[in-house]
Amino acid sequence: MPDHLRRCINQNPHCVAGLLRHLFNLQRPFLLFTDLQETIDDFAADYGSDVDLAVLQAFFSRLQEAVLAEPWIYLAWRPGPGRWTYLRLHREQLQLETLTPGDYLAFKERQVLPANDQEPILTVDFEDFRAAPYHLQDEDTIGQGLIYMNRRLAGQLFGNIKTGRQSILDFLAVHKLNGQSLMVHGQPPDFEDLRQTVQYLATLPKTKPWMEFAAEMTRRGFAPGWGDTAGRVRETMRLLMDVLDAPSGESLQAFIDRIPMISKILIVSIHGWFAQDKVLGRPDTGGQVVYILDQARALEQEMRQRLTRQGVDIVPRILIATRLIPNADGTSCDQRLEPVQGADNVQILRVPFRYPNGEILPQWISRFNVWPWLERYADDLERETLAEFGRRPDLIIGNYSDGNLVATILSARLNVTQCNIAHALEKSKYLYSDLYWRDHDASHHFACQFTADLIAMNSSDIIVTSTYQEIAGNDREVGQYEGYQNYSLPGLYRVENGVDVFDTKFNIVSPGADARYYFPYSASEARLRYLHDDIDALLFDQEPAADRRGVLKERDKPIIFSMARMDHIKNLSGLAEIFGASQRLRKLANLVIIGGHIDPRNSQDEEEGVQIQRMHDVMDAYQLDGQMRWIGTLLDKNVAGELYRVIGDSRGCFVQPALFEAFGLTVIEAMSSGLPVFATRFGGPLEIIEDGVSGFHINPNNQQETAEKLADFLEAAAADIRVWETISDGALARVSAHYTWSNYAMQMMTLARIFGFWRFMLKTDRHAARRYLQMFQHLQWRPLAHAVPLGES
Ligand code: UDP
Ligand code: LCN
Repeated sequence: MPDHLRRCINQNPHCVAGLLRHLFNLQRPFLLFTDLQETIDDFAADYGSDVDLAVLQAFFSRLQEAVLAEPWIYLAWRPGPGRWTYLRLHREQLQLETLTPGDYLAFKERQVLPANDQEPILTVDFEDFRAAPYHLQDEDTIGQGLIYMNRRLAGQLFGNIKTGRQSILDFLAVHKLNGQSLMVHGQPPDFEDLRQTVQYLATLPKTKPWMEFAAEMTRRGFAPGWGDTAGRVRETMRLLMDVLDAPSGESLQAFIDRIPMISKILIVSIHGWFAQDKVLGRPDTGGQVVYILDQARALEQEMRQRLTRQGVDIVPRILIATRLIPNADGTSCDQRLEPVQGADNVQILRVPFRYPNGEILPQWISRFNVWPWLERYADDLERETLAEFGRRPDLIIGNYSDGNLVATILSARLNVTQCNIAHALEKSKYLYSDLYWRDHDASHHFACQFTADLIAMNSSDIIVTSTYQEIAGNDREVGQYEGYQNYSLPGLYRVENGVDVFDTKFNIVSPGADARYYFPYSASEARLRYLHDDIDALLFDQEPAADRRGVLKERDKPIIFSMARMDHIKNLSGLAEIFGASQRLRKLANLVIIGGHIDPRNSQDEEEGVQIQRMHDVMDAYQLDGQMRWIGTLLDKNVAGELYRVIGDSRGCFVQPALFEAFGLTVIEAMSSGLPVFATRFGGPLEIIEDGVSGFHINPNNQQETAEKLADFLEAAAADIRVWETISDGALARVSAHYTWSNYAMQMMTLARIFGFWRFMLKTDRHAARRYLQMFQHLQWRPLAHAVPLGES
């Protein structure tokens, strides 16, 4: 309970009553964070300075939401990420009471449900399934679950040092990869065996290859997996001796991280279009595809290196499962198996959606409509994966709500470690998509999606995110996962403790940009000069073409550039408006936008169609045809990469104007090219960029402020090029320190091993949780999924 608020009510009831009057006068049932900030600011301006007011302001600065219905105001107070207190205050009596999340949600539900539809509803609560070692205490450690979980479980395991030691040795004795026994043949070694073997290894040259002393090691009871050379084997054995002698989380992690445990990964990313060419920029097909292809390449390389270094002769393999789309529209989405370029043993495995009678669904369907197809898909995918791998995978990585649900089904059936990646959680993208779920149900089926999310989040062993804010937000904004903590789908069910953002399963592992395509504009020798004529034509050609609108009359100006799918949320037309409305900006720069199609008839997607029309309207309204170029073409990665650099040559910048962006790969691509980036402050970019150091944050809802920020920078850069260069250098430094695929793969492999190890060691006693989730899936999710019409595209 925020005591300062109670004190303030007692000491200065008039001030509080005045504020309440202000709030009720707005006559809105729900007030969100920004509404509340505005209200308190307005009130403060009228009221003048006062100690009590300052207390109220401090309270409001953490007030996330208010629900108003005379005479009550219900408050959701969030003193920090993942920490919520629910309160209510009576308008007249000014009595403040603490509430349970359930009471708060019930009140909220009452505001949206008709009076005759207030039946009791199901409450879903996962609190009792969470064990203490998996819960972090400090919000600064959210997203670093691995370290803490490992430390605690190691402490627990070695609480009895004798049995702890024995269980590690027993683990080694049964450990297999790809059907092959590793580390130990048969009987587990004891400390003395290890000591003597380490002494023996010290007599060998460090670089002596494993094969040359394998026979002796076999005689001593050791199998491959310790290292590729005598030096490496000795090092690994010493790590184990360390664990046995003086166990700690750190020593255990260092040792487990060496054990070869992963050689086959199944990545599930279902909705499509998933391919390597001609797919990016289509509705639903953006960063997730880029991310997964880069991820798979990086993971394969990391697995190969690790297996080789441990002296294990197993060829790693990755399958990326997606859906097969017979009407493939010139893409390869109708091929069952497609090798991934730039990798040795990574393939895209496509499995079709089938009707109950076995017939295949021929056309692409939106990600919002995939639900009724998924259970059958999971069955088919299981069969095909086992056939391709010849055995079960060592790790399953789900992507997005649909992939995560299928990963859940397969991980449970095959008993494999499950990792989830969201890419985007629609719940935070669409305001009130939970509360008013019925209004969106016909078009978006959010109830079904959020139910799937909840099941998958609670089933997974690991949840990988790209940023901290994705999990737990910041002081002002609620994290994307945090949004699943307490919420209601009125009339359907209510969720308490849906997720725990302090759960150690959350781990931040940020992606990068493929360095083959996205490298600095200043790397002269690597530049793709053969593309320059084409890019010049793309930007400046004056001939009319079906895929572009507008010509840049003054070609010497710097270019403000943006590229994205043409969704409402990406707000590309908003950027055109910001540019169009600012005379200052129009004097300083040209605008180039890549996205969608120029001709709305070429779009099959309703939302994209609306955005295309809006872009035309903005260009007409502001007469932008001489200062703005809109290109509705899908570019090859080579061309896109070189285009970013050409914009760099013009000393231009990249703008990411999304109303919300979960992470934002284009931000990373542009920064890797050395472009100053102005990106939305709503979502991932807020964390990627340090404002004024490695780029800038913008609030796309405040068009004038955004225009001024851009214009100030371009003006300063025109006067002194060092201004531009400083931000460009800052961007490059930021991505190379935090956003690279090699780092990503290293961290992912460590996560997979440590979580896999504990899953095995503890034979996870999550039976009760599994049953609860299974019941929820069968009784709640399935009817929702079956209510989505099969014919919908
Ligand atoms: N992209 C592209 N052409 C387009 C639009 C997007 O190649 O017309 C690529 C872009 O380079 C980036 C990805 O698609 O790699 C978009 O990822 P981001 O994370 O920015 O957004 P998402 O589309 O996933 O929401
Ligand atoms: C989906 C999104 O919307 C982006 O914000 C991410 O960058 C992308 O996936 C990759 O994770």
